[in-house]
This record gives sequence, structure tokens and C-alpha cells, in this order.
Amino acid sequence: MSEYVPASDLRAAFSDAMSEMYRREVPLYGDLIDLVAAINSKFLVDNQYIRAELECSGEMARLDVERHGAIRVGRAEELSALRRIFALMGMYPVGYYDLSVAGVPVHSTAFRPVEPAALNASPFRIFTSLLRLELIEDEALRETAGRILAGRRIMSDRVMEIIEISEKNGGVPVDLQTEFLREVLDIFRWHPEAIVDRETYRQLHDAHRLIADVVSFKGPHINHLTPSVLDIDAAQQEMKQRGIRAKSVIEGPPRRAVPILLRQTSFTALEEPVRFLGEAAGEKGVHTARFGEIEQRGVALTPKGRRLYDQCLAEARGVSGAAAEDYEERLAQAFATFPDDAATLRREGLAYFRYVLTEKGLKSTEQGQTGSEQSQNWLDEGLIRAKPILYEDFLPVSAAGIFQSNLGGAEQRHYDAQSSQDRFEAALGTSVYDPFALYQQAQDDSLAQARRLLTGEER
Ligand code: OOG
Ligand code: NI
Repeated sequence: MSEYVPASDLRAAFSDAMSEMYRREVPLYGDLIDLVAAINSKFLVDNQYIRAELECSGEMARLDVERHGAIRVGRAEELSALRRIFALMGMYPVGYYDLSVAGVPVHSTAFRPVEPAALNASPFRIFTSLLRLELIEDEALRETAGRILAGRRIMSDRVMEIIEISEKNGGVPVDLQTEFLREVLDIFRWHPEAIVDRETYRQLHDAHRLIADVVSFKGPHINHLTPSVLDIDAAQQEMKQRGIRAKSVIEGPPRRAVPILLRQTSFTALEEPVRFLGEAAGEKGVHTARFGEIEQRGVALTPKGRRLYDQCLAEARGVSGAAAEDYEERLAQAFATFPDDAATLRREGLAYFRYVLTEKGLKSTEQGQTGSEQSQNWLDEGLIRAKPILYEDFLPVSAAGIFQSNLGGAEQRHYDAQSSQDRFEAALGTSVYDPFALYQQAQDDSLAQARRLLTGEER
């Protein structure tokens, strides 16, 4: 056994390396990072209270490095090998997303840290989709795609070797860290040389643009990397000011006093030159896959809160044929019934909270005097307070607009597919974590800790 690199350190280094690579590949991403940094620092000057909150909860450190990426793979073997790599970096599959309901022939999970401390150390996540070949209707094309995917290797022999060594070792050995990161980064690099000819690309593309994106290239290139911003409305305005062609509406919930879940906006996919198989360097081809995205995260909702959210969103979207211009207004109206203060969200069991001792609570533990054992009483007496738990997951189905706008505008597909979490998990080689259970656990743990402190069990 040799000394190994802590998973969180490896994840932080990986996140930095990905960011640097993507900055080189998509220079506009660099502009976005600068824009987000400017908005965040202004926001923290204007909102000292939030600054203090972030500092005290340890969330300040993650602010500048907060991001997620997205990749798409073609085969079960690719997915399960990635699962092993991500595990070495402390990222585990959380949640199952069936995107066929949004007209996209994939199903997905998000690899991310699951422990609160690990999330603060480096919250990097990768949304990972697996192509569902069975959704290609044309049998001949389905076979062609399957054959191409079966023939490609997205991972080097060396990286597979390092995985084996590291798993046996209980972590990536210190002396293999650099090599491991270099090899892993390589998997997600963009390759302008397609592994299919122009005609095959066209056929795959006609079946679905995303099928072409997965099947036509050597590996699962990172297709976007998303920094997190504290005020997405300001960011959206600033993007327009700087001439970045942002989407017209922000996906997700409306602007609120207590932000909930996730709001996202993006700019459209870039056209990138590609070279098809068998063609000379001079012959031009283009592929659109990669885009820019920013997001703002808010409190995680309970199943009850999520149901209410889905209802409100459906109401805002329901009016078919309604003009996009008044979408924002309709959204705000539809969400009028969703409570917008922390106390009500908590009392009605709509959102998750972390309980921490107040100054008064800390003092009372020193003096060994505590009143009742009820958390509500402790709150009323000001011994503990409830802080929103941040949503760490995704909303790709309700934000299907992100997919559609970035994958070619008006194109809409319909799949009569069954959601198949079982098949996804079989491909993955493990089951996925239930995100609600993780938030519930974080809430319960914080309350148990507060109780131990207040009742003196811990002294
Ligand atoms: C992933 C889209 C999902 C998000 O932020 O909801 C995602 C993809 O386009 O491959 O990244
Ligand atoms: Ni995204």
C-alpha cells in the first residue's frame, strides 16, 4: 500500500484542469468566468449579510471553483469505467434522469460528492448521459452506430491500469497523481477529427443531433462547463451587454427572495470545424456541440416542495401558443402560491434546512442549561437557527429548453420510451443515490448534532 491522494484534493485538481482546458478550447468560457467573478464580488459587497453567512458556513471557499460539466457516452462499458474513475475523485452517481421524455435519446446521472464537507471542499459535478441506442428507429442505422461505438476506445490502457492499482490501494497513489489526471483529462478533450464519414454523420445527425455528437467522435468531449453565479439576472443582463448571445429566458424557477433549486441560462452552441473520415484537410465540415452556461443555486426542495414546483412550472408553461415575451410574467404569477420566506418553507416541509447553534445556543451549552428538547422550541428560543441546504443536483427535464436551444432550435422529437433506471444502473454497475435521501440525511444529522450539543450528551 502506498500513500494516496485524498479524493477531494484530486477532485479539486481535476476541476481546475478541466476549467483550464475548456478555457483554451472555448475562449468564450473564459469570458464567462471573468463575468461571473465580477458579478459575484459586487454581489458580496452589496449583500454583506450573505457574505457573512457564506463565510460562516464554509461555503465561501467553494464560490470561485463552483462548476459543473456535462458529457455523453455511447456504451455501458464507457459509463462503468467512468464511474470507477469518478469514485477515485470522490464523485458518486446521484439521481436518475430520463431525458427521453424531453425528446432526447439518453438517460443520465450526476457524479458528485455526497458528503457536506466534501461538497464544500470542491463541489465539482459531471452530468453524465448514456445514449439509448434502442431509440434509433432505423434498424440499419442503429446497427451502424452500435458497430462504430463498439470499435472505439475512450480510455487508454494506462488509465485502466492506474484505476486497478488505485482501487487496490484505496486511492490514487501520490506518485501517480499527475499521470492519472493527465490521462483522465485526455478522455474529455475535443477531437476535431470525426471517426465517421460525412454521409454517416449526416444520417446520425438526421436521427438526432445528439446521436451524431456521441457516435461521431473519438471520445466523450466535455460539452459545457458551468460556473455558478450569485445573481443570475445580473449575469444575464451583463452577457447581453457584452454581446454574448444568451438565451432569452432563464430556465427554472423565477427570481425569488429565497432562491430555490436551480436557475440556468446559456449561450448557443458554437460551430466547430471538423474533418470527416477520408476527407482532406481542406474540406470543410462543421459540428455544433459545445455551449456556455451559467447557473444560480438555491435551497433544495423536499418531495412535497418539488411537487409544488412542478405544478407551478407546468402552469406557467401550460398556456400553449402564448408569447415567449410574457413568459417571465406568467412564471412569476404561477409561482405566487409558492411560499417565499425561509420560515414558511421550513414549517410547511417544502425545503431542507441545516440546523446550527446560535451564539445564544453555544452559550447555553457552556452553562449546561437547556430548555425543552423540541427543535421548534429551540428555534423559538433562538438557541438554533435553520439555514437553507443548497440544491446540488439538476433539472434537465424541466429545463429541456437548454437541450433544445443548444441542439438546434426548433427540432423536436418524441420517444415512446419506458424510463429504465434498472437498465441504466446495470450499465453503470451500481445503483444511484437518491438525492432526496442525501438532503434528508444532511438535515437529520445537523439536528442530531444540535441536540447532542444542547442536551449535553457531547460534553
Ligand atoms: C447535459 C444537460 C444537462 C444541466 O445543466 O442541466 C445539464 C447535456 O447537454 O449533455 O448539464
Ligand atoms: Ni449544464
